[in-house]
Amino acid sequence: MRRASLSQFLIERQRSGRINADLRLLIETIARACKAISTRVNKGPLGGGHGNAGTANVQGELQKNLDLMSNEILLEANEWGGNLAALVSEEMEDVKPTPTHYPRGEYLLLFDPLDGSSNIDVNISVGTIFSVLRCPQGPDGQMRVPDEKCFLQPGREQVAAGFAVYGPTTQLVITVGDGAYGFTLDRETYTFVLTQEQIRIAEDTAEFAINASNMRRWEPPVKRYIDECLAGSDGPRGKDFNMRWVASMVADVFRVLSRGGIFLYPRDSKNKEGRLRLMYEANPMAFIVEQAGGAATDGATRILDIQPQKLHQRIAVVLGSKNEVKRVTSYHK
Ligand code: AFP
Repeated sequence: MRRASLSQFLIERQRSGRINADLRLLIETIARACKAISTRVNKGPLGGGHGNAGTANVQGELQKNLDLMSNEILLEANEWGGNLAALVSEEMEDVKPTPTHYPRGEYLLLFDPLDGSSNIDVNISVGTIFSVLRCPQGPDGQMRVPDEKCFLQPGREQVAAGFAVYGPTTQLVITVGDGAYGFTLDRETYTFVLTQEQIRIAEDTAEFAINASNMRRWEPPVKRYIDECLAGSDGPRGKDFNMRWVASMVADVFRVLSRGGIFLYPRDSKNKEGRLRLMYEANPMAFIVEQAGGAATDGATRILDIQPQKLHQRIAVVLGSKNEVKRVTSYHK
């Protein structure tokens, strides 16, 4: 059976009017950058990506060489295409407008170039997460000069989102608002091939993902939910649960998309706002999870409805199988 390529998938959506040529080019450019990052990741210590760069990012987190390499790959790939007004990266404090010697487009790109950095040196899956918004127009109908305020749009305004997982295979999951689709990198032809059509997350699950070492810090609703999962068939849930925690959001979310589950990174007494970033982790993943029939909240509020206040703000995340997310929400009420 011949499988569609990413290019064919995007051309079909351009032909149907779902996306325009600029958005198609943007997604293809990001996919190409993800292939280059995948090659670097797969070289491991032989590619110079391991180890610390000796610098810290805006979050004050130590940057790995591969964080900086991945960021550079995405910056270079996206500066000359003419479809971006500006971009934001987890690894850079400020908005980066498209250089004036290149044409500016209507889209805003946000990304975490390498999610799961703590897993790089120990050969556990890492990934790239991206989100696409439209650049607001000024009163004269012209595009505004892209500044932080242009980016502070709720996640429901996203026109596209996706993530790559650099694991045993390299996977790319994307949505342009008409479902969530999974592509596998065919290393012989070096093309992304459609392998998960219209992903659907099971509405129920018996698998949860959380960093249990934070248990003493959780708020009561989260503590109650996890305790009930741990009580299993002897407790109120009447069934046993399994637990997974990769500590790379891309890997945990890919598993939830593929076989159901609930992923939680809640607020706690240490991470008072939560740990994950709203603009380029929670929002794109929430868009994809909802497109796959799942749900995504901060524990109580739909993530895609949250009005951002700061570019790099953190947020609590509860996402995955709809009925489990609903249960956590009911415990927060
Ligand atoms: P790093 O990129 O700093 O490793 O953080 C990864 C992440 O943002 C997300 O991908 C994981 O789900 C989460 O943090 C893991 O956090 P813990 O290390 O506290 O479990």
